[in-house]
Amino acid sequence: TEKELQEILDQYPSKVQKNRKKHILIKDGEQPDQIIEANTRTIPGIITNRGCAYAGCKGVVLGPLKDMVHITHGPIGCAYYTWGTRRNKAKSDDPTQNFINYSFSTDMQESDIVFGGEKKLARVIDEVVEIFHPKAITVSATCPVGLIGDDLGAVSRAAEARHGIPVLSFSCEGYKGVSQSAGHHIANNILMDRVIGASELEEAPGKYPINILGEYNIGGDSWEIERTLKEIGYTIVSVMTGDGSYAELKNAHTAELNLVQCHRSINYIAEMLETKYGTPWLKVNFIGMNGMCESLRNMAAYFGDEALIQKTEEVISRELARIEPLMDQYKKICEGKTAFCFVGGSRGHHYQGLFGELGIETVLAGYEFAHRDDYEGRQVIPTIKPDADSKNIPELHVTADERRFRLKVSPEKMEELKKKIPLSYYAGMNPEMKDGSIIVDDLNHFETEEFIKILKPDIFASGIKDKYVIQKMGIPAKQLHSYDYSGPYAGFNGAVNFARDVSMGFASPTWNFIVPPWQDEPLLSGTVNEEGV
Ligand code: CFM
Ligand code: HCA
Repeated sequence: TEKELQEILDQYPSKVQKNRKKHILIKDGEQPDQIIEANTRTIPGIITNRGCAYAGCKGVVLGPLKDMVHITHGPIGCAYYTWGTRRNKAKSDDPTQNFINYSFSTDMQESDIVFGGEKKLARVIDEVVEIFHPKAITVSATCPVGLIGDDLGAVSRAAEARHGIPVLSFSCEGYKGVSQSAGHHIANNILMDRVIGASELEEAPGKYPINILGEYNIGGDSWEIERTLKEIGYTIVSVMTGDGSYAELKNAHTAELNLVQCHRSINYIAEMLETKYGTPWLKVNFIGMNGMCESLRNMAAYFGDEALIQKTEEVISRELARIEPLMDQYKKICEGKTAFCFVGGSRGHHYQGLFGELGIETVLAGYEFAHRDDYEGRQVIPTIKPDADSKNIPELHVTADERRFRLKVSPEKMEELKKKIPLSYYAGMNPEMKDGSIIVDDLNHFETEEFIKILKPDIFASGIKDKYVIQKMGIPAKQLHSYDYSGPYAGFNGAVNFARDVSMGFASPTWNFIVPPWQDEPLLSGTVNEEGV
């Protein structure tokens, strides 16, 4: 209730309280335009789950591109902690061009910080070319590199001239934005500018050519989605960027439709592709049986081909007949339970449908670093005021490609389709949440504990940073970033894997042996006042 929420907020010093209040909502359908503040700085001292711009650029968007070597210019920690932890999988027909299991870093030392790291970076690029012969290289900046002023652009351009392959530099110093989100945007811009459309291919090599944007093949998600899409008859030109490649990305301009799974990380490229090549984008959600079926039907409706529509229905009926009995088994264990679902920028929303299919109600959800449109819908974008932090990220202004721009669908047909399917649109998370449920932006450690005490969820879906604290409270925690080393969770088979893993969480007797701290004697008690004493 509002009263309980106020009691939580009352424990904060007044400035912090004023700030955090704007990031928390109790869903109320009577107020259709509930505003939530998002994509603003975390207050220093608060224990947040957020990451940095480098994580969003190198870790999220670039990292999965398997035939490029991704060099981290910085001290070793940045490269080390983004080495394999995200579980973006990749395989390649040419094993010499799959660098996914490596981690490349300039390993800057104190002397490089003092005297500059440009020479060392140039040497690392030369060494990489000599040993690995990649098709292209990326260089990502970390915080200290920006602070000492190494010119990544100049080093990269000189290396391009020496080696004759693209060497792309990314000014994604961790502090470039308030979270990973800044890094997504920086990566999107340069991939659009330098990679997408860089091939001479004029036509895609098959029927119904599509790109899949915002799908990173975590735990093999993309492979499971592609299994179904290929069976229906789609030609997948490129995936951005799960199990993706420089070689594929160059041809992305030849698709007839762009699918957008994670809008947060890649809506920039989706929009730019529409402007530059005339290719519309469709919001999809391949998580859960309903999400999967609806997305497949919307895709078929876009192409409007009878044979495709029929094949789509055939595959859907067969897959549902196969997995529904399995899901029903697990539903017996899950029915009636409640969940918290707090993930980065789109999964906090996408997984609610799958929880619902198992009879689990999401009572609290939120995103680490999403923007207001991810909560409230794309229509609010014009009302979002840019602040100093968002102005820090360069906007790339693309225009129609004179030679290659081709409207894939007539404006009249587009209008007609937009009434039926989410073309160039997403409605965000809030409209789908039940009245009375809690929506929290950039949830922190303190609020996590407080909300758990009040709502006592049966499962908490989040990430590695809060997982163990939650488990120590006697509550099963499910990582929806790395999937706790399981997966895939997307697509039809993914739904079954998820149902199995969540059911195992509930069925485990472990939780009965843990006493939550608040049922025990308090170790410490007191309050924090304005002066912090
Ligand atoms: Fe998109 Fe992602 Fe997510 Fe994301 Fe991430 Fe991720 Fe995520 Mo971790 S791109 S916003 S920056 S769906 S790495 S695969 S799980 S926070 S909810
Ligand atoms: C990142 C990557 C991350 C972290 C996951 C987590 C991922 O934000 O840099 O905190 O559990 O999915 O690997 O989001």
